[in-house]
Amino acid sequence: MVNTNGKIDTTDAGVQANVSNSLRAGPRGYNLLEDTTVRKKMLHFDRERAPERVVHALGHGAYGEFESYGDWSNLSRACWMQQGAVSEVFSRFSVVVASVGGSESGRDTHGFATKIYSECGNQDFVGNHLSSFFINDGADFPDLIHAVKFEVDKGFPTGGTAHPTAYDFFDHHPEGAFQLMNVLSDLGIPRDVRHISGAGVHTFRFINAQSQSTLFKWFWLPKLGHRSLAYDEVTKIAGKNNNFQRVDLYNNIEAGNYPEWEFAVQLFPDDGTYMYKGYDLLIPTVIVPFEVNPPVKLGKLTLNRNFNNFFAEPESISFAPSNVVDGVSFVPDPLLQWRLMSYDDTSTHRHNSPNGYTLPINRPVAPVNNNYRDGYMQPYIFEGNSISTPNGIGGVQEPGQNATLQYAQASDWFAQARLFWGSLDVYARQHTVDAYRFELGNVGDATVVQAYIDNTINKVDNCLARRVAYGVGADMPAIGSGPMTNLTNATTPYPSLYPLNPGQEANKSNEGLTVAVVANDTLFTEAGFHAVMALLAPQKVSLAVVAPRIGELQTGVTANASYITTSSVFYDAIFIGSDGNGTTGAGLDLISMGFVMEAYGHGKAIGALGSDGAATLQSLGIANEPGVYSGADSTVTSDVLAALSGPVRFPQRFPVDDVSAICG
Ligand code: HDE
Repeated sequence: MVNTNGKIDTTDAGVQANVSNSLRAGPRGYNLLEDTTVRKKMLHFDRERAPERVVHALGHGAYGEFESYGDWSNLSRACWMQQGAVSEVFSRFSVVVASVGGSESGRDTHGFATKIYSECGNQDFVGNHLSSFFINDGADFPDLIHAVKFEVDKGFPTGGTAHPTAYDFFDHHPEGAFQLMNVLSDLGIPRDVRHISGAGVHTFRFINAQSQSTLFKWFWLPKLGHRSLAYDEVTKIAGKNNNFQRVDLYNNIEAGNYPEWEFAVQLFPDDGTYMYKGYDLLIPTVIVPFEVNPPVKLGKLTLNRNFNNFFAEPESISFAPSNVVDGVSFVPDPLLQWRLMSYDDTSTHRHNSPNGYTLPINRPVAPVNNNYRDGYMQPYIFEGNSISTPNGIGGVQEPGQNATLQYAQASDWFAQARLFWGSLDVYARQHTVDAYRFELGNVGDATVVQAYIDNTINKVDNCLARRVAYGVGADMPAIGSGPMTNLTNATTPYPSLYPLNPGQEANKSNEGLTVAVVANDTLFTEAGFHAVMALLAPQKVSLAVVAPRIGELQTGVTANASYITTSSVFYDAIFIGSDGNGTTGAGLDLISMGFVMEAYGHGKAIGALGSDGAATLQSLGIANEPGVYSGADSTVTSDVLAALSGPVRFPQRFPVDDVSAICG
């Protein structure tokens, strides 16, 4: 770490210099070529970016630690898995499609990459927030990314897949039907990164001290559970604060609300077939449901420290799935195999050097001793002349012999997507139908749209295909021309596929959520403030007091946000203040009503405080709806907090298709 606080400005050569005034030929003269110091300042500025990542460019992260829950030496000899092992980590969260400067809240697959700086070297877990993928062969990856990024002849749309090249790609890659449906469900629009899973997607291999191999798939399971947004909120958040996710993580870490994930693995015997109960472990578009193989929890990740410098830390970190320590290895999955070369290659390109591993954020805590020398920006001066291994003249010595292991298709790509569809309840289905309609409704090429509906969606589920087609003005596939999913949420064999369903994660923690109270010069008294805070604070829920202006109101309460600076989409629930007079909701002007009703439209809990509450709700026309509460301040606050723990949102408020009319 370098701290320049209070130090005298110098050139790179360590000479004290003034670099805030150009050297000019007199007070109104030309700049002089001799001004080498400011020229260097400009030259450095001109080069102070590394190329952004081709994918996952938009990201941020934090430090923390990984703690092993026990002694897992039966599975692996990896040092970070041994009894009591605690290692420092850095995790970077990202989105695939958007570029730097885009919105983090867009519908996308979110990256979740973690580097464990263990005593036996860096162990990287470079995963996504969804357990499956779009393709099975790395050879298709450049095409996938080209297809989902903006159209090359137009330069738009940036940061989204609702366009022809994307759906033409999806049409030709039915193996991605399940993954795309995951992205188009509410899982594709998480609230923030504290409420997402991480998943390795591929199968990997543990090797223990006896050189026995066990296959595994890894997951980070969020202790806070999963939370998502409504799509309309996502589009508004994108316009109002495209850093919503990194702000959430940053502020929560600063507040001491350290997010935690459990490291969980599904274990599979290695009998050489790479098959498990009919599931092909070499195919990353295929998942093994948790009900079929329950994950075992091996440790815990806690993020507890923000970075100091965006460029030097989250931007310069280089992750690579090939960074594994002794005890962790690979399988012949052709997607993984290409990843094993691509990330180091990208790092070499981004840092313009093979020496990127020497940057502070990439440097292992384990010692690095090898014969790699020279190259751009080699920071070390190596002593001695020995440059080869093995050697007899005192250079790097070979390690003891480690055993090396040697490194065997499903084709109904729609079955898993059908199970996923079957695991959604009526509202989650509607959101997913709406997402398909949004995407295909914006594709603008009727042939591509019809092809995707007929070739993929109708093979997943006929009713889904008819609903999507109905909404985008395409031809509805004939009734019965595709399979019909009769599963309901109550009977789905794999509820774990959709953790957002109510009941899946009952009583979630509310830690780090933010609620707003609508206030003005008469609404929301100090007594109300204390009553509400007494219940919010213990649950680590913060309160924004939103009024027409920021500052102290006539009630004595201080407003910290105004309708100009904020928006209902930033809050998890809304309270309406009370003046304690028992009067009606006349105190709400049009703007504050709009604020409340927008939140209502997004399915959020609404609590009208005090003796005015019931009348206020009556005047808004939402008095007897689920998720809407009135009464004594503390009762209303408890009701809202209980709602936030689950069901979280009240999706009954969203319009739902007349399914029997569309599907027969
Ligand atoms: Fe990546 N991927 N990827 N990827 N990926 C990159 O590496 C690549 C894949 C993932 O926060 C790049 O350093 C290929 C699957 C994350 O820095 C690049 C293939 C999964 C991140 C690259 C895949 C991922 C990346 C761009 C198919 C989920 C961000 C910059 C063979 C398991 C890491 C970089 C961070 C980044 C290549 C497929 C996750 C270009 C060739 C599957 C989370 O090297």
